[in-house]
Amino acid sequence: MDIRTVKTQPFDDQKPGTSGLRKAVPTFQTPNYLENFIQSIFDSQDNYQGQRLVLGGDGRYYNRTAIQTILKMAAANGVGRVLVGQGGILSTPAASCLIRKYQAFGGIILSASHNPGGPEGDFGVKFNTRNGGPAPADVTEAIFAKSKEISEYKILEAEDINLDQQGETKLGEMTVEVVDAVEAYADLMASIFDFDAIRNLLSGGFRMVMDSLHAVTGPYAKEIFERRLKAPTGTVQNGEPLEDFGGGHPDPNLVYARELVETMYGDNPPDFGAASDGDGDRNMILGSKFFVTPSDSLAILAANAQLVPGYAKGITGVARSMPTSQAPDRVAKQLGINCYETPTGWKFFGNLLDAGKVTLCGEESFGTGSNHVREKDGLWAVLFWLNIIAKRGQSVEEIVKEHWQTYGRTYYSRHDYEEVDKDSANTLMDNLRSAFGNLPGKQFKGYEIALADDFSYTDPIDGSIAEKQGIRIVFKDGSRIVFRLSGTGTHGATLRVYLERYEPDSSKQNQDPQVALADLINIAHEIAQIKQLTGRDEPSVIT
Ligand code: G16
Repeated sequence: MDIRTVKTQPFDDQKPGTSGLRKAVPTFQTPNYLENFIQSIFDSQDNYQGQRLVLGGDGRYYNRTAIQTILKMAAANGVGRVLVGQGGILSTPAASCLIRKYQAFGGIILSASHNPGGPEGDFGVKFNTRNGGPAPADVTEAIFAKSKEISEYKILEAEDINLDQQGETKLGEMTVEVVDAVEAYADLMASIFDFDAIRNLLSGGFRMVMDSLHAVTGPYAKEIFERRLKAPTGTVQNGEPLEDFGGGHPDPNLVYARELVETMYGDNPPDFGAASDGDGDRNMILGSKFFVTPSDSLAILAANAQLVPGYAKGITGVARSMPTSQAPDRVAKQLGINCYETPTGWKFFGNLLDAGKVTLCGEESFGTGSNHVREKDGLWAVLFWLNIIAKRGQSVEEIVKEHWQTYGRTYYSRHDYEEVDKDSANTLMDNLRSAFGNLPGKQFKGYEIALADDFSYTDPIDGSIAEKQGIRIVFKDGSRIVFRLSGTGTHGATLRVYLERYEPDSSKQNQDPQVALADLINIAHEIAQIKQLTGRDEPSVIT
């Protein structure tokens, strides 16, 4: 066995962001860049020698190359066995499922999520720990610390292995097992949801479209919807994972999932439409000419969880990220369970899920999930909705509107200002922080500010503290404006402005959210001086 030790120099930009290390493909192609980060992952871990590792990615450009490198590095670093998805494919939730099922010490998932792919697009590396979830802050900090002092990495001299053929191969002393990427995950879904009820729905004239946006969920969606649930062939559109996602932006929102949106808002639309993102953890839910806000989706899943066999015994609690609307809080209150408010980033849900404090979690950024894995899960959310529809016999719009009548409607929108100048974005945030002291008590268009702060979170399980997690302006009536800089962008800075207002009166629940939130939008501009500091009149994406 020929293990090579290669001398290297540290890179100073390998700090993982909200969800792993994301950079443009050419950055990852810089000699030693990927290798340094992978070696830093191994160097930050204890006692993994001889154990299992899960490996796969969303199929984007550079996925296969990176997998071959990581396999040889894993062999050189003493990993016992690597389970790799066939063709190098594993959705993020499927990887989480495999880590848990096979008690791996962790998983390396290759994805830049919803960011575009291709030779000039983005690539990313995420490390998940034993519980199947994204590495928590102490682990990502340890990886970053190793990346700053690395001086060599280890790699096995060997031929590439065939990723397309299921079965076992030896790479030095390590075993590589190419596994079916879909089966274990599809079995898990079948164990949670009422597949008979969904099959009846889909064979009874109900029409659905699942848009995989040429990203990772295609094979999963075809197996689950078309084979197991007998939906007609063609129900899954754009179901072939492509290295550049067909030139698209694999982000399931109203802007980037344009083809689906045109179908769902066109003539004679299907009853149900859904999309997922690059690595399959995000979801968007649409009814005929109707969009479900992700925050509402979490609230509705929580309110209807008893209709799903896997949650029929009840849910222990829910959690949402801070900028997610307070719609789930109102459901939790009615159910008599806790609703936890965490910083943005799925990793913050891990401890709550492991401790059994919550069953369902969600984020405004089109992420919803539960304790079945430790990642958000796009197809799981789609199945949850289908299960509810099958049991209630109502349309998506009827279910949502009935929910608003019961709990009130939380008008919600997120405005993104993408690729703005980093320094200007930091100045905007710093200016807001300096204004905290003066803001409470001030009136803007009839809204009085009750609280202005920078969100800080103390994990109730391990006591770890996360500070500076987003600026909250909370008004006396409970309305909120939140300002955050994204931790997932790769060009300049992305300013996110989250807006929310509660409307209990059912006669006023049918406005366009941009109209219902117009005053708050103007207040956000006034307080943060968005135009003056970023030069932008309008957001680049509104969700
Ligand atoms: C990631 C994280 C999510 C987060 C989202 C947006 O999602 O896993 O927890 O809400 O990014 O983060 P930011 O606002 O910092 O850009 P994904 O789907 O990209 O992995």
